[in-house]
Amino acid sequence: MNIEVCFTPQAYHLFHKDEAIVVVIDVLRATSAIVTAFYNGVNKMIPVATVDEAKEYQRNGFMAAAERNGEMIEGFELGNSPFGYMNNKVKGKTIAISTTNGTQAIEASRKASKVVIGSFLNLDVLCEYLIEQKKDVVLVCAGWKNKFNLEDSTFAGAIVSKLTKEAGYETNCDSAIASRLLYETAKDDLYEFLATSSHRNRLAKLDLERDIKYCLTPNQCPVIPVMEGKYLVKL
Ligand code: 3SL
Repeated sequence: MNIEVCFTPQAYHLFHKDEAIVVVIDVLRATSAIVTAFYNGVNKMIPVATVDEAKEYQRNGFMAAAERNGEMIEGFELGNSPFGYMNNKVKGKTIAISTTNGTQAIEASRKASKVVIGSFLNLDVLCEYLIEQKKDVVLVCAGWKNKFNLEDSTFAGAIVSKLTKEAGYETNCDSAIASRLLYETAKDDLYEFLATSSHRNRLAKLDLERDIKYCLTPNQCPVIPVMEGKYLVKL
């Protein structure tokens, strides 16, 4: 089995393989928020690319979440903070969600035969699942507005590291090798490793340090969201 890393959603067409499983990654914070939502009892989510689409779902009676540039958009019940999903109000609900990069990465991966959601919060269960499937894996990093980012590629490296060391996965993909090197350097202190990264600083300016620390703490939410048609559901 082979594993590759796509650093930005825009490059996904270069990595697409009909049978491969895609893992969409937006550690800060969209995929961390989604994993947290399912762990806290959300029934389904509908990831959409635009705020207008999220608004339309809201008009039709759905709960809806929208974020741009780190901030919750006025008029929505929820933004992109994982802490917003840790309460009884979301239990059993179907929530439409649109975020700056995370839901764009999901959108870009739609041609994949299987799309699952990854974050440090579900790292171990996700790796166990991928190993069981015995299929090629493509890790799609959301990045920032189609540019590379450090936190998503570092997390991709955590998966590459586990699957190559523990399950015989192979790679000749330089972005996978680079990601693994990032993770090997960062793993003892992810928070410190990201100290100068653009998005950690962007979120810190918005007073979201608590979100960053939470999103970088592995294995707090052992659930795997998976795309089924237009919905994300719990595997
Ligand atoms: O880019 C996204 O989808 C978001 O995760 C960005 S933020 O963390 O909400 O700023």
